Amino acid sequence: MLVAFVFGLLGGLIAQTSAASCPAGWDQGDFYGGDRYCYKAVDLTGLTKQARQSAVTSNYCKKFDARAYPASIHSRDEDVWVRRYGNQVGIGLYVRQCATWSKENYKWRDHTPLDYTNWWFKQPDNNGGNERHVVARLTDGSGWEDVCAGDGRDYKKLACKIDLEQELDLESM
Ligand SMILES: [Ca+2]
Repeated sequence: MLVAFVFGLLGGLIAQTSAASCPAGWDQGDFYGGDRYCYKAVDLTGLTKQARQSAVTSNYCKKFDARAYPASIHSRDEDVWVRRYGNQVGIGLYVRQCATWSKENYKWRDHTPLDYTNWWFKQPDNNGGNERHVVARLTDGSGWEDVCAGDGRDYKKLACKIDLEQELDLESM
């Protein structure tokens, strides 16, 4: 009886401390020594121009999971992982509208440090003066390109990411 109770208690403790798993339809990625991150590329091509622009400039990922943000990328492995979702996939790198555009002013929407970049040839170039958002491209060697939110035509998908171990409570974007 006592043994059964102890094992029952242990089982409960193990269940509580084991890693959470990703919601259905999200891919669990194993980076930085753990499997705490979930990824999903949501389609933007079916949206109207206005809805696509809004998806690019706000946290559209929240629509799919309250914990999700446009994906931040912190290593070559994670970069390759996100780029397997295809060409013209939006990531969570941006220059806030109130900030002066500069390469140094790019930030991740989930507030994680900018410790890895993979800019495409001659990017970011702020072509036209209002390129504050970033897509990952697979053409011509692959890499990241800064683009204008505009009508969102540079975007086919948006890569979303959940950190299962962190309850993010950032200001709305
Ligand atoms: Ca550009």
